[in-house]
Amino acid sequence: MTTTGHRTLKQERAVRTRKQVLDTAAELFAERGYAGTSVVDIAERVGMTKGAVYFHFKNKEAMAVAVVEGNYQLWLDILKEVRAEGLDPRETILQLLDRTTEAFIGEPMVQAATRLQSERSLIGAPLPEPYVGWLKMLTDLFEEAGEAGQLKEGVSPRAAAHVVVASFYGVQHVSDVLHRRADLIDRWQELRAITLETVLPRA
Ligand code: LUB
Repeated sequence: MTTTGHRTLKQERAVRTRKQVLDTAAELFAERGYAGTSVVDIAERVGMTKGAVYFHFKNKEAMAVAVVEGNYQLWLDILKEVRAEGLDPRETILQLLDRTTEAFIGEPMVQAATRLQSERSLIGAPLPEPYVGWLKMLTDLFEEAGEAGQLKEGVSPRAAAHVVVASFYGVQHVSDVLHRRADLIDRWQELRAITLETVLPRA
């Protein structure tokens, strides 16, 4: 094998290992929170030495930042996937939030990032600013809905985005505290039926 080929394989392995470490950190942050998780816990669960973990991340703060950044990237990836389906703006918003609900239930990275953001004042590194990405994404989508005549008369896209971000956040939080998100699909269906159907009335 050539030296270059060898290096590429090594780099691929490093990328995979880094992802394993990050996924494990996400599981533990989601279960125990930031303060309740140590680098030793992460190393033990992923089956690596502490030194090997530190090769990929400078410290626990860096892992928290990477989990939260990974979570915001996931929302962009989901939006891209939904966009590729070429739905109208109303259906795009509903699909995006359906998939977001599923991610809150099935993705440790999402659960971890949400918990880390609520603990952000106790984390010794600045995390990306919460909510602003979602506010921007939904403001743009509600603007498109408005242009397509799908947004309720008199509702501004920015206001609709604020209402949806705040209520979606609230619904997932209450569901997490009371039922570890076991009822989140039902709670989202209610929010969808009561709020989304009002701002985006069916034609
Ligand atoms: C989302 C969380 C948890 C908003 O955008 C964010 O920062 C979010 C944590 O900060 O949910 C969901 C619409």
